Amino acid sequence: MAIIHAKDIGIRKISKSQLLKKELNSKELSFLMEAHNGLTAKIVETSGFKGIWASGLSISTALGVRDSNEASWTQILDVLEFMSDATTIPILVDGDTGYGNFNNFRRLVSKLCQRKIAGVCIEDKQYPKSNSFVKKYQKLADIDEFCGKIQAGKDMQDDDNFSIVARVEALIAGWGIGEAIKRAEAYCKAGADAILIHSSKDNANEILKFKKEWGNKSPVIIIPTTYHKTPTNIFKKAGFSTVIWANHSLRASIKAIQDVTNHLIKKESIKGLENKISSLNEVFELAGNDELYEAEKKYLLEKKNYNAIVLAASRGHQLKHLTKNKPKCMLDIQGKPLLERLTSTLKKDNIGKISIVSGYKNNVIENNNNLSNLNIIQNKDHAKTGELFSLNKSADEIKDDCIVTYGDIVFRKYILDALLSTKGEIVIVVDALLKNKGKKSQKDLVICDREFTGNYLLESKPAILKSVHNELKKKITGQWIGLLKTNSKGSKILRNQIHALSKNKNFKNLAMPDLFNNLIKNKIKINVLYIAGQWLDVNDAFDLAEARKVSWAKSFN
Ligand code: SPV
Ligand code: MG
Repeated sequence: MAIIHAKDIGIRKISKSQLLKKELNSKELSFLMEAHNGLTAKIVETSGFKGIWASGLSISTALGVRDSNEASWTQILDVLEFMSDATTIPILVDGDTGYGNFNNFRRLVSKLCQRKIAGVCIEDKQYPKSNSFVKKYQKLADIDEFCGKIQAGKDMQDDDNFSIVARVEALIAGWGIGEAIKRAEAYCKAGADAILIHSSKDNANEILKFKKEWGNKSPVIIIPTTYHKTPTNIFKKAGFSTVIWANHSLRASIKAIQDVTNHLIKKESIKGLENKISSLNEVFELAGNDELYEAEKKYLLEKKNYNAIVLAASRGHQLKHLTKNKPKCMLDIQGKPLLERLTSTLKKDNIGKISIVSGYKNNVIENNNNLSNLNIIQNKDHAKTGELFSLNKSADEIKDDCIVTYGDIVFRKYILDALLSTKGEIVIVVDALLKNKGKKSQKDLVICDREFTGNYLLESKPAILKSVHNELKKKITGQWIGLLKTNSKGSKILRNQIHALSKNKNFKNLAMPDLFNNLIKNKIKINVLYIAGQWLDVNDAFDLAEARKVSWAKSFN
């Protein structure tokens, strides 16, 4: 069940108090089911009951105190607020004796109306009350004093449809039907909307007698706790307004909790009781989690949860003996492997699930405590295959919003921030400053539809990728740094393109530029986010020496 919004109740155009009034006055027998907190109130509503009895006995017991006004009225009010917020059906509150005199009671009425409680029932006993079933001798309230209380409550209610039910305890106190009728008459005259006639007998004789004598002067409510054996049909025929199941949620929960705790302390395992307890999904459903997910989608648009795929399968042959025992992504940069620096940058930026495609010396990654909990996917053919083959291994992870990155790069976090906020189905990060300008041949050189302006304000509109090369051509406008982003549509496009390429004979030799060039050939637009430096990759000993420079490494993750 979802959270209850004021507008949802408004749509119904009938208030909770109107609903209760309707139930009290209907010719059919109505039922109120006990609840004592937000959870039980929700359960009562989802079971189909049309109203809730907020029992004083149950709320007190659930709070760990006795039903003797030990919990203060404001503590009870707090519980009622949770119950009312969690439900759309009306609540009739057990207001005990009204928590004092007329003045205390009218303040209670005003606070109940503020919390959209539909009605309150007060009993004609003295404060502090005791439960009707625990003491033989019950001190009844003075009739006039109780009538004044009812009047004060009716005068105070902000909501015209709020009900005040007068509970007659004359039968409980053993004063007889005559006294009960006399009191009921006085209370109705004082403004009570209904009478609750209570009895602690194990048969329904006295309440049936009362009803016969009372006739239809007001709706009459009963609580068949002790005379539960009487068939409900008899109450229907007698013309009662409402039956209250006054304490059955509480009693059911005590038994269920005792059963499971006794089982757990004895068996030290839940085995055998799994089906007797609610599943976590049922818990989340009752809590209304679905509504929160929907609301997050609506109100937290920018907080997307990205997947990330890190391509980290290759050895890095140019690094020779340095990568004899570990892949190049695990080379130490100022006390931390490169891959650890990269993944901690990703973790800082809302990346929900990180998958690493490992290969060469996979065990070095798996044995690293900061990496082993990530989703490690092995490319066992790493020695004979290229980047696309590795990416294809993680094809299932190219979904929703997704980051794909080489495992041997580090970059300042603002680059990732900028990438995440750049719009487009597929966006790649391109460094406009070529690293090794002198070298004729190098990896991932790109030609875009325009050059980097050098002015970040003018860069708000992304450039478009035209092609990717490994040769320094005239029109080269930068170098792909090994970092890209897709949205859910882009992820699908990427997956499909990789799948199509995987049918090629030479698939195992293909690299990321082949993917980009094929996408472009198929008229897929690839957006480019230009940057100027502030990242590094490690391809050879020279790169490694650069990366290990203290000033560099310290300012990265
Ligand atoms: C309650 O539920 O707290 C009641 C009903 O007052 S009874 O306990 O039956 O008196
Ligand atoms: Mg009570």
